[in-house]
Amino acid sequence: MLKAKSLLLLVTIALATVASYAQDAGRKTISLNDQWTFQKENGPVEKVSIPHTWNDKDVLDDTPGYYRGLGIYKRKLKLSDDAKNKNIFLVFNGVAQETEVLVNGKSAAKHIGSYTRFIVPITEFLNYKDDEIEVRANNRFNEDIPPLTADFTFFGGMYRNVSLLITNPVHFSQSEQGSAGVFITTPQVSAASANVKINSVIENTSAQSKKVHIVTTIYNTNGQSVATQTSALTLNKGNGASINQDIKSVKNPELWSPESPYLYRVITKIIDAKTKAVIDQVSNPLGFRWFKFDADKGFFLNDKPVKLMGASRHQDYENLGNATPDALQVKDIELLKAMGGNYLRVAHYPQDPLILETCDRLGILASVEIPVVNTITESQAFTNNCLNMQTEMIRQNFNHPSVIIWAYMNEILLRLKFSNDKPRQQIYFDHVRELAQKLDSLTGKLDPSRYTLLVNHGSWDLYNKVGLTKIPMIVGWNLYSGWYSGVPADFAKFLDRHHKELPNTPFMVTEYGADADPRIRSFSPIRFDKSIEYAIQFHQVYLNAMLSRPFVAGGMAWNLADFNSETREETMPHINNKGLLTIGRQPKDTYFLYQAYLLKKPYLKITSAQWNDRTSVADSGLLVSTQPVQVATNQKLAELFLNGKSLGTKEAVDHIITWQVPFANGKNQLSVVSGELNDQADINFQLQPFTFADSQIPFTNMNVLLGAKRFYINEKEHTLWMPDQPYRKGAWGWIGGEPYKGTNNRITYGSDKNILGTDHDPIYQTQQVGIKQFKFDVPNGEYELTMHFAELVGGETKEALAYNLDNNHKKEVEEKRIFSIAINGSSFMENVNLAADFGYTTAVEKKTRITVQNGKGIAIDFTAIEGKPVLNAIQLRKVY
Ligand code: GCB
Repeated sequence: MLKAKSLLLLVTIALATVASYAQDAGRKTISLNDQWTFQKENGPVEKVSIPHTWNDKDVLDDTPGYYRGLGIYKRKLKLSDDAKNKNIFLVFNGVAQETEVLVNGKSAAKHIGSYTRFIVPITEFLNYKDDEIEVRANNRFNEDIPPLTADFTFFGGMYRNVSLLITNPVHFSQSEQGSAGVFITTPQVSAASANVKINSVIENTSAQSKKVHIVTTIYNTNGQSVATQTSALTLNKGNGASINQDIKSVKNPELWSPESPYLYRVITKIIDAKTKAVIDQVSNPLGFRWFKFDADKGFFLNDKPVKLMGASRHQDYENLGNATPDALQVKDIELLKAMGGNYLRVAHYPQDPLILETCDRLGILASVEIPVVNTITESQAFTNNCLNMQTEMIRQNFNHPSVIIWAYMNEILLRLKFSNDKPRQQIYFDHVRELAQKLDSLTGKLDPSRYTLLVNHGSWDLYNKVGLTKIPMIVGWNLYSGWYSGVPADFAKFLDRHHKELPNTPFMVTEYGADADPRIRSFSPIRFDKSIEYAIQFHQVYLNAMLSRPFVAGGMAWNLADFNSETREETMPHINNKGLLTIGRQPKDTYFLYQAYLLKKPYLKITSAQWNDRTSVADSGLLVSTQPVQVATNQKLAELFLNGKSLGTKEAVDHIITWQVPFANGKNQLSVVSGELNDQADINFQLQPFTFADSQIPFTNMNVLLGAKRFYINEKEHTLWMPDQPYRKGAWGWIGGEPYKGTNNRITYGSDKNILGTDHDPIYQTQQVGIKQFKFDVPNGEYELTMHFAELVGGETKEALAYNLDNNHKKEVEEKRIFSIAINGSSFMENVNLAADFGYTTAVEKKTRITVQNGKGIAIDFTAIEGKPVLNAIQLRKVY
């Protein structure tokens, strides 16, 4: 007994020693996220904590644009006496986008760019009494700072963690572009042995020269040292040094891979040669892996072929803008891993340090890029900013084993300048090419161990003509056949074309995707309807094409999650809906499809289970409504049961099995079985009577979208909307007219304009044009009727949908429309002019009560005074 106790004591002492030793690493880092005040220029002062953005709300309102200007953050800094004689730094992980840091009113540093870390030495400005930090951040448009335009929101603010770093006068350099000051490479790795090179940059800001030892130790995951090296050097006063250490032959290294992301730790210390005290210490991850891209065979990791499959990611989150807390950042990478992904395209800019740390830990390979998107400015300042960002990105993320690629341009020929002046345009092209070449050469110089990547959109001829496919080591293509243009089947043709015409250039599909609004469903999915069902079909075609072609090194879905893009309108204004997850990170059916394609373990999931509240009209003469249900799986066969009764065993086609399910009113229990696997879903069904006379299906309420084949689920208000139908005797429907088809030859589904005054734009974006009557042959009773209108033609409009994401609205040709509405013969609204009375693209809701008598039902008549009457949606509720 006694023995055990003293053993415990010994262990405790050992732990205590380790702990105090760790604290005595010479440096201290303390979060400075709390206690800030914030104000917009001339705005009121408020208390905030970091991460913070000033655009979280104004990017979502109906007014175009968002605050792009100055924001001022202030905070007191209380330093204890032991901070004197130390070096004090502020570490900013990301501030958007032009920043000046002042200490006690004096400018300490400036930084350009929203997406990289910067470290500000502030020792010389401190009084150690009542120090004040002021951060002036500005997210105004600046033609010399990328990104200039892009399909994402340029949130302003101090939106990533801020901390205080206190070091001794001798320390690992804090002036190496925000990096750790220690750079690790593995020039040779095999399963038998590996070499590790460590370059440490050290500073001595003291007034004495100092003899130090640099001790680098590699630890395995058990905390055991597997190799160590010590170098002695004398640091002259006020001087720095860069030293290289070469650890030869780490024997039988555990390799890093997506299946087994084994991470070593490299701890580098500066030790006082005389006192043996630790003056400074940093820790870095180390993964042993080697890789190559092959134009015929794709990508190889540790000599094994690996298809790089995954997604791109933006850094913002539902209602938070870019001020995303740490836990949610980590969660994204966990979701990517759980999807079966092995690759993350960190797009379109470097992200929070946690992202690559989590990729290292979970075994996700990655590329990172700077935000040079759509277009460039032909100025020296723009070029310099690009080169600086590329340098910061590479230096700051140098030690992550997950990173295999540095990228530097995205769709740079999308926004073409000088289209009416060909000679001038040629000069512009030359500048773009020169900039690409400079960025590529710089990347090769800063890090020859990784690949370079330049990402193009699908204009094959243009990128080849300008010469951009010849510069990077890997070409990236963002392909949207079947979305912005063409049909999904064109995608495979493009892949084959690259392989044939650029046979020596490895490539990846760096983007592909289709908008999927989680609230929209359809049984006749078509392009631009934003239905989940269209997206499923689209991704199946793309996944099949990429997975069956070894020369395609990889494919990254656009995007892991929906994200903010202020200039977008469509069904969910200001949001890009191409995510496999919603902006609040709920999985869409497409996410389940990816699991079925990519996961190696057996997988079975009722995808349509997400759509667990449904409504539709009963099949003629029956007490059920038959609708398809989809299951995603990597098994060959599965059997579906409805309330315990088998609906048959079916074979998966492209990882999806579809059954026609006869849903009854109320709860329907679905279960699917394949071998040991099973999944369940309860679907709540509101059956609508085929005819109102059908006493077995009592009518309570219905919500109908006109001119639409889609279903819309308003989850907030629990309202289910269904497609319209032409009038049928004894039932309901429209008489006369046709669905709205868009204007100016723009290919859209209904209208793609932001409907003002509602969060439920899809209710208003389709309509029946030229409608004469809408009838409900309901029995006698008391009813509430609601009609919804919006004028879709006229007002401001965008030129074209495809990729057109700027605020370049144009006046649209107007269509005069005046009509009157009567209900059961009595006038309801006279001379309605939606545009003049309510404004263009504005939600108008008109509700009334109707007493149905004498078996007449409800007939709503639309009479044209000028132009064609319209109706966008209609609701009927039986009161009693
Ligand atoms: C692209 C862009 C990306 C957009 C995406 C889209 O090609 O690279 O920034 O968000 O298309 O959804 O249109």
